[in-house]
This record gives sequence, structure tokens and C-alpha cells, in this order.
Amino acid sequence: MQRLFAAALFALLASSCLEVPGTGKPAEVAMRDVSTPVGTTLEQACTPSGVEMCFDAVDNNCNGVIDEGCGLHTGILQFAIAWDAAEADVNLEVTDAAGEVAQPGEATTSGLYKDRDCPRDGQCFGQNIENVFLAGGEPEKGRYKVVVKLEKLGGATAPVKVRLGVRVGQRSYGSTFDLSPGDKVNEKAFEFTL
Ligand SMILES: [Ca+2]
Ligand SMILES: [Ca+2]
Repeated sequence: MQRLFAAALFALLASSCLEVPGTGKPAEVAMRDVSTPVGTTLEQACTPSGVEMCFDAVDNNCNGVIDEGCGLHTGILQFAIAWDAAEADVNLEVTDAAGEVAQPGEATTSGLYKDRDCPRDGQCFGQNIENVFLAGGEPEKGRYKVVVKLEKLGGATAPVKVRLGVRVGQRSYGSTFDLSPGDKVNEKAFEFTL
């Protein structure tokens, strides 16, 4: 039984490393038709700022992976948000090409998992980060939607500064914006096609 599990785990890990047949190189996955909220950009430019820092949703060392070595999962697709206001409840909602939203504890049919639900799930310890990743296999083609929403301000002071990091293939992208309570200013929606 244990051996079966190990074999299944190995298959899962192996399948997360996609290769272009015959080249030995990773398959290129790229975003197109990116739509960002007014006044917000999704920048690919990366300035290496030394070692990777945990829980900031920034690819500090510009290796294409966000917050590696920090106990967060990653994959060929990764979406992470981080915010400093410990009491604020900010949600990351990633909708895949089939229209399914990644939820904690349950993968979408396309294989998107959600790691944490901060500050609600009790594992955040004031370091608020939410993380959605593709556990393995090839990313489903189609339109994806990433919504970052201020659910509750709690005792925090508005606006809440939020950092969004997106990993697609070997590239990482970032955006920083403010969220405040109220219609239209409490969420930012990004869309792109794979
Ligand atoms: Ca990194
Ligand atoms: Ca980082």
C-alpha cells in the first residue's frame, strides 16, 4: 500500500515537470490577452533583490518561483497574495478555464489547489498569504480570472496594501494595489488566457 502511494506520488511529481518532447526543455506556457483593473499593471520585470523572502508574494531572486522554500506549494501556475494588515481578511479567488474556483481542501477538476485561507485558518500567525497552484499536469487552456477581494477590514486601517504574484511557466509577474471597503474599491479583477 505504502509502495503504491509512493509510486502515485512519484507519478504526480514527474508529471509536474513538463517537457517539450525530444528537447528536454520545459514546455513554454505563456499568458496572453491580459486584462488588468484600471490603474493597475501586471509587471513581468523582475529586479533581483537577493535571497528569496518568505510570505511577500514576490519572486525576490527572480528565478520564476514565488516564495520558494517557505512551505508554500508551487507549480507551473501559481498565484499568491500577501498583505501586512494582520487583521484584514483578503481573499484570493482564482477561477480556472472551466469556471471552477480553487478552494482550500479541494482541487478543481483542472488540478488547482488553494493552500491557505488567511487570517481565518489559524495557520497564518500574522503573516497573511494565500496561495493557489497547479499541482501537476498541463495547465488547462482557456480564460482564467484572478480576483483579489477585501472581505473584511477587521481592525485594520484602510487602505490595505496587497501584493499579487503570478507564476506562469518559468516567468513571474507582480502587481501591488490598495483595497478599501466599499463598492468597486474592495476588489481587483485580473484576467488572462493560456
Ligand atoms: Ca523566487
Ligand atoms: Ca518572496
